[in-house]
Amino acid sequence: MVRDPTHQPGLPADFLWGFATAAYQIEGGANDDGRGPSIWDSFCKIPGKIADGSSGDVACDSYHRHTEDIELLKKTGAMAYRFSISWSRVIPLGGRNDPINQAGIDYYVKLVDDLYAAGITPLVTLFHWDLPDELYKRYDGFLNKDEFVADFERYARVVFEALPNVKHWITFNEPYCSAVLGHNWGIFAPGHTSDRKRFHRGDSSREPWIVGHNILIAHAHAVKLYRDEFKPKNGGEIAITLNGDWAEAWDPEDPEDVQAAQRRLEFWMGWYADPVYFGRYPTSMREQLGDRLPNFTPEESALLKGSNDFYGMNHYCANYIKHKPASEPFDPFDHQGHLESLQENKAGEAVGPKTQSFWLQPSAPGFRKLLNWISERYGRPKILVTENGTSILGENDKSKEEILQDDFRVWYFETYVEAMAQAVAIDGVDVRGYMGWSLMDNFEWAEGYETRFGVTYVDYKNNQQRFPKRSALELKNIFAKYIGKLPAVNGEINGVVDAEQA
Ligand code: GBH
Repeated sequence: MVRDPTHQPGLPADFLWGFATAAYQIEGGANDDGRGPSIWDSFCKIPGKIADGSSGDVACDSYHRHTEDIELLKKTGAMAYRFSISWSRVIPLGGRNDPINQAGIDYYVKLVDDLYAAGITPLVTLFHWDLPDELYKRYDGFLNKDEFVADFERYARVVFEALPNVKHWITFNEPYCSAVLGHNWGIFAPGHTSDRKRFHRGDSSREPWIVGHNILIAHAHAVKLYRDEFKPKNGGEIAITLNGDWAEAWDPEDPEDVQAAQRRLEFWMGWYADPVYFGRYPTSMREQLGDRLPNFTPEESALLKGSNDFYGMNHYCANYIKHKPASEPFDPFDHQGHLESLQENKAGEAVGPKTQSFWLQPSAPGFRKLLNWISERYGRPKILVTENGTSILGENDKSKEEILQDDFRVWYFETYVEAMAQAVAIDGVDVRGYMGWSLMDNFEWAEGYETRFGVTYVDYKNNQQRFPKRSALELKNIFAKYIGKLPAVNGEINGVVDAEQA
């Protein structure tokens, strides 16, 4: 479905772009105004879990500086801002019968109001990994389906009620990470793993699949709640955001590598997107995992099917995929589909340049390919790119002047936005918006503050001062090359929809 007959990259006139952040990574104010601890507050206290021994206690101090953040957004020309809500700031203990913290709600109400006043559209993520610690202590958090689903639904209700003007909702950010990094490798909170040297509890062969399953069901319940009780009066759209990097065959001549690359896409995205679009798990996962992969009841499956108003896509890089021999037994801890994920292909070529993140070597053509894969598999859904960005090798060791001249990040955005504009105009993929990760340097989870993803330099040693890097100001120019090359689509993702239109 070519939208530009001249085969030039382009984006619709009403394309929405901006930047993203997440609560625990930027807010700080960990003990302010009644916020309760999350599993990340606890995880950071365990020696050895965070590279630089840091935490999100202060982070970028955005809890006290949202006005500065909005000024920053205005400087960049951003049209939208994606942020997440800290569940334990709103309901400190987290549970459905636990008290609400009005001060926490007030913070987000003001943030949303001030964003609109500045002409910036808010996109709100309900959950970006920071589960209230009390829910983990009470019932093991994600592992307890009935409790977790009911508590998440009540939390979602409280937030939907408080923020009626928000029209773009994301239920969960990257459930893959809560499941695999949090319950298989144990490098993210709550740290569960079968590796007893790393943590005293966990079952890497089963827990990730239970966690993913329960998050999916919680997502489906929140979507139903929104559609039944809030969408009719507020308009607006809701979806889940999935991480996914492109998978290219290590040896394109080897059909087994080609199949393995496809399997890897199914194990990363299909794990969540197949239930959301089709109401069931991918066949490849069922074959490998058997009854370790939970089953949906018919009601759950029906609730999940069609539970995305758009596809929320986080995307960073690509990998080369090499199959493991079929004769080799499945590793019970494997979560990728019986294969090796590499950063070089058979010819010894690197997938892309190295960055500060061991897992991230950029390759923009992979973005175009993955957009096409999602579009084809799920019936050309509207796609909202909710994160895309890069760290830079050694950035943290450079002088402030050098950091501000982040040409590598500008190159990354240039090539990735172009690849997206090709997918839209030439391949006919329906992308409606794009959020760069991230508005500012922030707490990069297990890597602490050593890895920077921001388009804004945050000087942690000098009172969290913010200085826009070159990339902060360039993204606007990059988008100017493409936006308007295609006519507006007037979709609900762009701008504010009112109840009549919804
Ligand atoms: C995003 O995740 C997060 O949403 C965001 O909070 C974070 O700051 C940003 O990335 C930068 O890291 O499984 O071998 O690939 C990105 C997706 C998926 C990247 C899991 C790291 C772990 C290593 N993440 N991945 S691997």
